[in-house]
Amino acid sequence: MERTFLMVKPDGVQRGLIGEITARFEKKGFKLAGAKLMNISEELAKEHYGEHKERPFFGELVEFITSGPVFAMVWEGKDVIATARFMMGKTNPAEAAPGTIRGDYAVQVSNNIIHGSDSPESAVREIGLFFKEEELVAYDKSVAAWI
Ligand code: DGI
Repeated sequence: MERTFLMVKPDGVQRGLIGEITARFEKKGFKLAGAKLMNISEELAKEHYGEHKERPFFGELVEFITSGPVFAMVWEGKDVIATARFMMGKTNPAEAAPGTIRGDYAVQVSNNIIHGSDSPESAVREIGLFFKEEELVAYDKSVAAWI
């Protein structure tokens, strides 16, 4: 089954949105495999956002993601990577459709509430950066056949 890495960013945690965001993925029918509230070190932030290191906003991005705790999660399900991105909405909340997480809860790109892996390769990489294999829980849900 496909897995993705999702993270409520420091703005989402501060604004009390962990429950709202988690509920959307639960209600959709995806399965939570692991979750933790944590602080991101500068080293982990730079590694996680490595693809953006030449961008002018890289320093700001690292500063923001290390500015307070994040809620890191691994979710499982059919096509969960692409579907979660769709549920998150566009990177810039001003362009994110109403009904998406960023469309409903965010205003500006620097504070866009949630991160989600954008490909199978980045999902594997990001899950590995944030979770040890033993922190992920394998279990069955009896409703699976209905989803
Ligand atoms: O995968 P996404 O988070 O949707 O977007 P991304 O991988 O292109 O960019 C990663 C994050 O970097 C994004 O969620 C918010 C931040 N970002 C992107 N463009 C800008 C930006 N931050 C600032 N301050 N300015 C930008 O232009």
